[in-house]
Amino acid sequence: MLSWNRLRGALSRTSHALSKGVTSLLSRPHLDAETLSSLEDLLLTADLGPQGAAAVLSSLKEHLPAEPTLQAAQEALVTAIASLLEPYERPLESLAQLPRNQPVALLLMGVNGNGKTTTAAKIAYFLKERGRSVRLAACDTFRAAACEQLCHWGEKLSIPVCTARPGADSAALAYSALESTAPGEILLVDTAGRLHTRGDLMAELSKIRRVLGKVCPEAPQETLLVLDATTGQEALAQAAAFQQCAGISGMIVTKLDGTAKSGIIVPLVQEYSVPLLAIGTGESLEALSPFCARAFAEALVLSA
Ligand SMILES: Nc1nc2c(ncn2[C@@H]2O[C@H](COP(=O)(O)OP(=O)(O)OP(=O)(O)O)[C@@H](O)[C@H]2O)c(=O)[nH]1
Ligand SMILES: [Mg+2]
Repeated sequence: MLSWNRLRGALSRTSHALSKGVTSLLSRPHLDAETLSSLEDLLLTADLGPQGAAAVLSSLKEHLPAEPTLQAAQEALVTAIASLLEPYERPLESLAQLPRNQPVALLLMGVNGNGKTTTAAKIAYFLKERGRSVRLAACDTFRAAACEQLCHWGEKLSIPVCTARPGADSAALAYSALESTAPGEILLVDTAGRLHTRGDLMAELSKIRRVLGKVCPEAPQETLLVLDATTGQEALAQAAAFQQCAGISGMIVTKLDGTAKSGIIVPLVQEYSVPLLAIGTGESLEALSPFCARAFAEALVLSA
């Protein structure tokens, strides 16, 4: 898990953009309507979206003391953001608690380049550290390089990778990979990137889902959507399409280290009521942080 300082460092692009403005606005002696409207603009710049920004402001007004010091006003803003996100916190640790009496499949899906393969490796590392037996399935059979990328992670982590030749049926590979997964073992199914607007590719994802269920009726026990925070509001449309096609049991938002718009997390969880398990904050295996609403809100609002 990332320490407070490392999390703040990872979110520094957003917090640099937000915390300075917030500090200067909240330092004003009277938090009048004009000040609150400027604060709303700042929240919109960080991609909280109109509903998210309005919800934060209304919660802030509730939590603000009559004549707040800067510190009290900042604290109220942290509480306002955190309280919106808290209902959607889901411990990453819950993945390590997945059943031990059946083969477990964890399906990773998302648009091209969102970070699925890297996230599969990070989760494999996380689960392995917690004593779970893990294997990977390279169900992105479109590109030979995709298989190589996953095999590279498999080697690094010393875990088996189920592969097929390029162009092979990805659902058939998912089926045989889960068949070779022992009860209690966790199979991370990496899939090809697919544009949420392509009906044929989305149908293929439904097929992968279906065949996993033929091996074990409960599988896939998790259907995780990987979203890239740098795509901003576009992530909202992606979540809607994947929710409709495959259902989402949890989200992972990557590349928060590369954007000034980390606030996108607020409308994402609010609109789809899907829990957030973790955030990606870099390219290394360790750069996956369990999502903690309060730590996230603090990292955004409080200046370094
Ligand atoms: N900075 C940063 N880079 C990331 C993060 N997660 C993934 N990346 C990088 O993003 C790029 C794409 O990641 P992949 O894991 O290959 O993405 P993918 O969704 O599997 O891509 P396709 O298989 O092509 O659809 C790689 O260069 C990763 O190292 C993150 O949290 N932060
Ligand atoms: Mg990939």
